Amino acid sequence: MRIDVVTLFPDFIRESAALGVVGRAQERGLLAVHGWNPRGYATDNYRRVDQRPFGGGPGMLMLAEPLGACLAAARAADPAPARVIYLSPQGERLTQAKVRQLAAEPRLILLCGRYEGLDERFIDREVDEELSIGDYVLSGGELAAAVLVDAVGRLQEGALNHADSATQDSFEDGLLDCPHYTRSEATGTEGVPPVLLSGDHAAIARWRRQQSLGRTWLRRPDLLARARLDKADRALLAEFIAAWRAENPAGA
Ligand code: 4FV
Repeated sequence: MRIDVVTLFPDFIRESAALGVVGRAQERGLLAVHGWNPRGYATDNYRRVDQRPFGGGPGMLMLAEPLGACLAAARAADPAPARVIYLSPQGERLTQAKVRQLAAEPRLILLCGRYEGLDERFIDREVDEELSIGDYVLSGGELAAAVLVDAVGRLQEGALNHADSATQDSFEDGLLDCPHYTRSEATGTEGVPPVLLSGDHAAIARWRRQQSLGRTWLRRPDLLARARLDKADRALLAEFIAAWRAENPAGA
């Protein structure tokens, strides 16, 4: 997969994508991340990349010309067609399901806004999809682009070693992850649910599924409403809720 990122801060994107699993995916040739700086395509003496908005008001917008020339160069850098994504608070909320969908694309071009963002006409003309990483305002789209590069990069086939397989991921099946415990000198096995020390893998899988269901019921009922639960899941969840209510009569 190839990801080109149009940003006034290409070093940030390059460095963040060189770390950990995503960095390893690049080393393994599973992913290539390239940064493109619109300032390199500014034509005036001051190499301006921003302009005041029509209608006045605070803030500036990114200038369409250098941005357009930069995007055209990024598009032309590889024959494969690219899906152009603009990261902005006005976009559809990014989810693991969307990440999985984008991870199957051959190429993405990510546009990082700065200032108040981009000219709407540029978005209409050039952008295939607008995505938001959350309902808050960043000073630039770079952090959002880095989030997307990481989330998509780690799903490239061969990026994750078995140990950290994506199948166990939160949201993999629309549920929150179960709690995890590991041996530490300090705590040993104190407070570790006994089933995890039992070696009974069927019981451990059952417990983990029940914890995922229960946590999602407690913390993200919105996700549970969208999750596909089978008969066994519903029985596990009912058992969890009954136990929780017995332990938390006040909260019941
Ligand atoms: C953002 C978000 C975000 C808005 C103005 C960049 C900033 C500035 N991007 N999810 N939330 N972008 O806050 O994606 O141009």
